[in-house]
Amino acid sequence: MLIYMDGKLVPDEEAKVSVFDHGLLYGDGIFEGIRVYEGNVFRLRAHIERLYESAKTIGLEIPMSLEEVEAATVETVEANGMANAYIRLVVTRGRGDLGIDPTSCPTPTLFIICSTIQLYPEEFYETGIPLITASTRRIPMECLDPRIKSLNYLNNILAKIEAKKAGVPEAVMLNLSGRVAECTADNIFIWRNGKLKTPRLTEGALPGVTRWATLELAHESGLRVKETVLGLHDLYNAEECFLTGTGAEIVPVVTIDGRQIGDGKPGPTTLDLLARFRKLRVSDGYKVNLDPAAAR
Ligand code: PXG
Repeated sequence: MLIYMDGKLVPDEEAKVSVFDHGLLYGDGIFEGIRVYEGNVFRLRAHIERLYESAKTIGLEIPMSLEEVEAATVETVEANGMANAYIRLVVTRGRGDLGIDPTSCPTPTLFIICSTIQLYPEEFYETGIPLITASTRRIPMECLDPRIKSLNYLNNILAKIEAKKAGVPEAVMLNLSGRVAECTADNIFIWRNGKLKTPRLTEGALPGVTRWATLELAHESGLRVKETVLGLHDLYNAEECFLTGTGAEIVPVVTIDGRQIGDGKPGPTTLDLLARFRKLRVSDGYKVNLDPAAAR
């Protein structure tokens, strides 16, 4: 496997990050998770734009232009000859002194991995998944803007641990006001009374690339769509519920905290959006150039 590391492609054994890297020492950095479907890097530009927005907010100057990072991402996929893959693009504050002061880090570390990620089994899409509500609350915008896709995932990890301990794959995270923000690595939607609803970003949600694609698909199919404020009451009484994310795509939810959602099966609106998403994922994005004989 070839890794793009600080400007060049190197074998994975040689792709090493210093123990003095502030990404490791303090979680000082940002990342993106991007999927490749049949040679199509899904919404590559949107992911790279979000990376640059995160960088701007944390005062991290990426030592390459947006176009160069995009080209490096494509180069990494092509060098690994992978038609279906998961890309992890990470930019850290770089190597510095001990102590949190980022001014001791002259050069950010940038690496791009093109590999695979553990996905939900196909049956989750046919039968739907159960959720619980985590007691861990989403970090509020007043403290750390959740729109930054940073290397600080402990808050989400704690909620994920709660989910796994409860025997479910995901957990709803509430904001400090007790309203629904999102899940640990997915955005959340409900369908009720002819309207598709999802929490506003300011409720404490990451601006998911899949969330945005889903909102666009819903608009195109003439659904009424609202970014709004949701409580658990709205979730429990929804006709349908689903999660969106790079890993999950669109996954139906059939119970929340032991309450059955709708008739307990993935609903027609969810399944229609999922089918539309599965068409979009191979067409909307950047087509990489793969040697057909070598591609896997
Ligand atoms: N909320 C949070 C907190 C996330 O981390 C999403 C929503 C969905 O956003 P996208 O842009 O993916 O639609 C995420 C995404 C991983 C991994 O490696 C994490 C995400 C996506 C892919 C992989 O754990 N988080």
